[in-house]
Amino acid sequence: MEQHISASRTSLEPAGDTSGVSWQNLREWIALLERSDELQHITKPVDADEELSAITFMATRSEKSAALLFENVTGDTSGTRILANMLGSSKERYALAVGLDPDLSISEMIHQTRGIMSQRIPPLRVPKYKAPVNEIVLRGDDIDLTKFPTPKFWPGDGGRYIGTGDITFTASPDTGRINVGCYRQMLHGPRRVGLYCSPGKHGLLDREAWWKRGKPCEVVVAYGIDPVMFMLAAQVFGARESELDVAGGIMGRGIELTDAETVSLPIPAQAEFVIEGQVSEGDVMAEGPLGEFTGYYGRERSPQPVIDVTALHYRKSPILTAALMAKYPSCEIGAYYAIMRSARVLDDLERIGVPGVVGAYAHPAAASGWGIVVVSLQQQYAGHASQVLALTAQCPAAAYYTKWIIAVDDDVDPTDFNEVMWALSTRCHPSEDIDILKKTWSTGLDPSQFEMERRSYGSKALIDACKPHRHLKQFPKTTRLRREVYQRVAARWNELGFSGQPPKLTTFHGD
Ligand SMILES: Cc1cc2nc3c(=O)[nH]c(=O)nc-3n(C[C@H](O)[C@H](O)[C@H](O)COP(=O)(O)O)c2cc1C
Ligand SMILES: [Mn+2]
Repeated sequence: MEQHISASRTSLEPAGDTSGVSWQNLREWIALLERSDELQHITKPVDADEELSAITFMATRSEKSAALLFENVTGDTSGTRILANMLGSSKERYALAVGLDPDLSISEMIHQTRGIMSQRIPPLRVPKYKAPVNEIVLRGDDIDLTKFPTPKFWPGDGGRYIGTGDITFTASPDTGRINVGCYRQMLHGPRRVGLYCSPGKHGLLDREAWWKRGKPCEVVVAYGIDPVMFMLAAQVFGARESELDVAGGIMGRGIELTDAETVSLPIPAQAEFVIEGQVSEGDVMAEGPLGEFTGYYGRERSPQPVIDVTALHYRKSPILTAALMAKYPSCEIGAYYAIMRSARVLDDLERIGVPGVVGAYAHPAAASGWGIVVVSLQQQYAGHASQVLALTAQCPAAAYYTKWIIAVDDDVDPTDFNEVMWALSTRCHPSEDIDILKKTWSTGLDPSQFEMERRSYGSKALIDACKPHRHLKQFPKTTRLRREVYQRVAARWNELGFSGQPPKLTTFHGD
């Protein structure tokens, strides 16, 4: 049977190679944003205590907001700048970050993202003296992270969060694979940083594997990082795959790493601000809460492991990347995450080998793309939609959190919420078409379960909003225009008093 999986209904193969991106670090990317009119400088003094986040939240209530570079943080003597809303809900900034055309539709971006994420280029080692991050290097007692401006985002937050727009390296003691994850990090003191990893995340699995061997887990974290590394740190790859190789594939060249001072892990040479340290079993401090991507304070304050910081590297006047967690469209986990997650879901379904899948979309307004995945398919046999629903629900890219998995036919664009609502309202019969999966992978951040200890067990609704397969032939025809009438009207569009182009229609009566 023919097998095709794609985000786009026009081309069914993942896009081919790319030549990579034109920039090589955060500063060069910021310069590109500036040239593209996607950057707003904020030069007036702004307090890191709730004010920076308030400005970011208010500016991002519109989907079209620019990236915000805070250049004057009240009381700061280190010359640090803070970049917020780096990507946010902007598909255009996502495209600028990965070298795609910003004018592509979301579906086309998902399709092309599959292509650029399929390439692997391993990291490059550069000598320490060539690493911009080594402009300043401090060890031990010379380090005082409290001297750098660190945002407190929400009034109920349990502390200042130095790590939100971060990347965190850990290694597997079994395979040596370096994982790159983005995990929140609360500042406890000059050389003490809390590290919150949710169960099942690679950073947590690596940490526990070291502890099982009776050893502390080495950690390297960058708090000022370019968008490609930041985005990949939040994607799910296999336990043996390194996000570094995927980042290199997108950049079109290996990610530059250099030797650390105190740990055996490497550090990212082009980053702005990097710490090295270790996390020891039993060394915990009270962490959280943090106003999260769900739009709520996720979980109660609880003991979490602490990074004991042993070295600090930074560029002069470093630029820290701060990721506001909030309801869409103000969440930093926005357009990029929706696009990349959808591409990963399609990759997983293709790898499994299920036929007929056409597109997928993890809508960003659904708790940063974690709440809902819509998958579209060309129904080919009885049970096909149920199979696609179950596989989508539990594939590695979609399994975490996702509560609603909705299958639609291939005439419905999964990226268009209006069309999905239409399918749900006309093709789905709730008593027949909804199945529930229980005890699925979730997170302590989900407020819909009240007892904290139950929260890590989720549930999922599999919603078949395809035309019922057993009645496919008799299912009422969709109302569509006659092609010839459409063409006649389109030709007279401006004469009829409408400006611009007539709407593009691709399917017609009788198709
Ligand atoms: C800004 C941001 C903050 C995040 N915070 C956390 C966090 O505190 N803990 C966590 O487990 N995952 C967090 N995530 C999600 C993980 O980065 C994501 O699940 C990723 O897949 C983890 O990498 P891994 O699959 O290699 O474990 C965050 C993601 C982003 C983008
Ligand atoms: Mn990983």
